[in-house]
Amino acid sequence: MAIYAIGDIQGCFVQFQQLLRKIDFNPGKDGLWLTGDLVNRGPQSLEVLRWVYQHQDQVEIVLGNHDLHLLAVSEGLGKLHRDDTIHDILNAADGKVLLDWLRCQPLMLEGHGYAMVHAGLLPEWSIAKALRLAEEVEDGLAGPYYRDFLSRMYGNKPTRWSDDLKGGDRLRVIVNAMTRMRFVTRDGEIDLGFKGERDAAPAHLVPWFEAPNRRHAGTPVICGHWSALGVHLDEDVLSIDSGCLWGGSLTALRLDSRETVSLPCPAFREVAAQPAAR
Ligand SMILES: [Mn+2]
Repeated sequence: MAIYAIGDIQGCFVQFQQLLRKIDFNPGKDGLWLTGDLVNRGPQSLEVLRWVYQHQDQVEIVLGNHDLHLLAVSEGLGKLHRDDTIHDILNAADGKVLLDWLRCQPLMLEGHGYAMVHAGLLPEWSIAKALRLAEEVEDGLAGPYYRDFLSRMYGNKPTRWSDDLKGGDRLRVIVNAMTRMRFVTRDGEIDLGFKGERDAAPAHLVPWFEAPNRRHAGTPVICGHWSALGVHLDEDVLSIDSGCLWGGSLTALRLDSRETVSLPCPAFREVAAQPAAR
């Protein structure tokens, strides 16, 4: 039995299935963690969501920004973007069942000596604290007032964590860190403006996993979201979004050995045409 983590699929169902065959994934025996962003921008979001729903006993996921966007749009609380490819889910006969299931998925996981989150963690957060904060969002999303949560989710502010934050501001910082963040300032302020390669970043920004005094250091965090970073494996962070959608690859990480297997992918999206959309 093996547990694998696979990076952002974003509707690339064929490549997802090819990668499962390449790692000889056995659904009756092996476990699968997915870093989120199952859907959007790629060609077969509905097929990905159906497969994960059907294999939910073997698969654990964390929600990504595109998954949350899908939920908001499906409730009429988010605007459909020009390059969104989630219409097939919104129009599917089983769409409601799939969306209700997706809405009850976690923002963060811990197990097998790892934590997993779609984007990142703020330096003030220990793993235990981050799990509690993720639960606040999960309770909002799974509870009866989830439409209130989705209606207040969008926005880049506040940019900084404080234990005193309440209501929509508090939930937004948690969601933005865990599903959208790449860089922070050295004192831990979220910067959502720069989305490129780490070496091209302005001098005042550092990748979230290199911020000083990270209270979650010591537990390796598996994440996705940052395709321009590529596969980045070090002691404390295992970032595995290798840009399947953009003609990069789809990557699987075996948790016990930290071996990776990557499958080259055709480009469904032009990087140059949509730089801000990553
Ligand atoms: Mn993402």
